[in-house]
Amino acid sequence: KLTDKWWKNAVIYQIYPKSFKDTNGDGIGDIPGIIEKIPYLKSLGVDGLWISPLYLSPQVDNGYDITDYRMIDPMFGTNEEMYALIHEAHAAGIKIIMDFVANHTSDQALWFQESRKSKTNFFSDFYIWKDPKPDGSEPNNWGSNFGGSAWTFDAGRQQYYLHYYAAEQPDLNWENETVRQYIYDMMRFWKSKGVDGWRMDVVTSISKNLDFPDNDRDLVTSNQQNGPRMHEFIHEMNQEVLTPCDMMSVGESPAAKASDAHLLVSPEREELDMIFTFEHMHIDRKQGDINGRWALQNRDLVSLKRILSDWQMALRDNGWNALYFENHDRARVISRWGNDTTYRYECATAFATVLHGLQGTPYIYQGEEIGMVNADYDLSDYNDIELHGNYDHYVRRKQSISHDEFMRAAYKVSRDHARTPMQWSNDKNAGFSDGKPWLKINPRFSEINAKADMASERSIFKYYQTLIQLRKNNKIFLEGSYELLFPDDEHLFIYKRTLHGETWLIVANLSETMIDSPFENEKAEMMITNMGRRTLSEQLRPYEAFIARV
Ligand code: TEU
Ligand code: CA
Repeated sequence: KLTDKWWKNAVIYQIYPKSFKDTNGDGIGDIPGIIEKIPYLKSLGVDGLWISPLYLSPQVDNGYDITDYRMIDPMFGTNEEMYALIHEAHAAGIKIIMDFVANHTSDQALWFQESRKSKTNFFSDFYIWKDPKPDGSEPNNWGSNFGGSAWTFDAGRQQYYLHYYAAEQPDLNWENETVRQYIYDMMRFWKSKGVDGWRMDVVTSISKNLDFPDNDRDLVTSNQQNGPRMHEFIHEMNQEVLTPCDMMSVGESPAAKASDAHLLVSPEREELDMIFTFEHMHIDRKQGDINGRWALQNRDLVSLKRILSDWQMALRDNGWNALYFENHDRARVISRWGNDTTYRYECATAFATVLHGLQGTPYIYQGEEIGMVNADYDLSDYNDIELHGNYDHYVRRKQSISHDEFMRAAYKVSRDHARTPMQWSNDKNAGFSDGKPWLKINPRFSEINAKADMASERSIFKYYQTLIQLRKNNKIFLEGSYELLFPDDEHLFIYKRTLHGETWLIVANLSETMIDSPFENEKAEMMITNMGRRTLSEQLRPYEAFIARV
């Protein structure tokens, strides 16, 4: 049944707590700040919050390096404040999804501190340790996502440990059953505090290829996904925790394809409820380029449509889609795939229309609902370890990309564009904090902020409100079939949803040119439109979008 799961009808909002709302003037967003904004979130109409990590952490990777999974970092507040947030959110009818980072911990975690002490203690096998090659070098040529080798030598144990991300983020050894049981216990702990579900950080990396084969190319990350026991571990976690505790799950799955996604999300497999695909995020990346995610090309709309459509079809009767354009790892979609100067309102609403018209659970990333854009930063303004690690790797050491080219790519896709503090108003520090923000505020905040947006006749926030209510009130979004129209058109994204003989069209011109409408003057009722459109047949203006019942 489609209606038996709350998350199928839900719209989820992601909060990056460090940048959401600061209440004590230390320049860092905090839990009281989230509580303060519950009415804002409620009025937007969202049903759940996914909150990026708030646990005790040295913040090498902004909280994705966790020291203690059961303790809230004092920079965000106390455990009691977190429990209060869960309570207040529930009182407002909003669910809480926490971030589950169990591929790795911080190197400051007690487990790792003990593990590195010797080869024979209780924690020795909590992480992945390997002897050096006879010449003392790394066990193989695997690379870290943040640049350099995925192995770091530990002088105490005289061994290397594995880290797919920073050296300060050692990978856990899921082969060890005690590790798995400890993780399940941590999940039950948060269930007991009222948490409703989990977003699972790189959950498809938890099983390693224990042969540790070299990659064909040095220091790339091609080894990291879908290891041999991945499905087994995820199924076990489902049976131990997710199903008995009735917790929703959305896993991050960088390598999943539409064709194999069902292996993770088909209900009878009892693994996960949803996964975040990366496929559509790569429509502006040169595939196979040595500069990885910094090798960009123009976005390819035909591919975007094909990929999203493939996922719609593949999971229609065999799982459920998680729909997103932005998150804390992704740049602002208006700046990345649209035009954030001339057509900011139009792009924000057009991309929203296209995404929310699909079948699945939409995720809104903080600031997306007011049309926040990328920040024009110098190298030193960026904070992200991924950006600086990759700059060292590609620009300084390999010299495979020039400084200027790298900076151009960073302006398009750096993770920091999503992490700049939320712009609430045109007051000092965009109303985010009374103190100096931990990351530079986007210079365009006096023009782009929640207060100005809501006062505007062309409010992106209000458009989202309408869109969310439209979904809630019309089952066609939940259940209707999907068909892509004009798949090869390079400007228009048009699809139809059909239920019980009724058809709705979701239409967007994702280009900067006027386009003739492909529709004759057939009768249609406009359900939502970003430019006050009345008929199907008039020309489509740049980034015009609407949903119509025909
Ligand atoms: O990201 C995992 C991941 O796949 C990233 O390497 C992603 O490809 C990259 O950030 C895109 O630029 C998750 C978290 O979402 C991210 O914030 C963490 O840094 C990472 O895991 C390690 O925990
Ligand atoms: Ca604070």
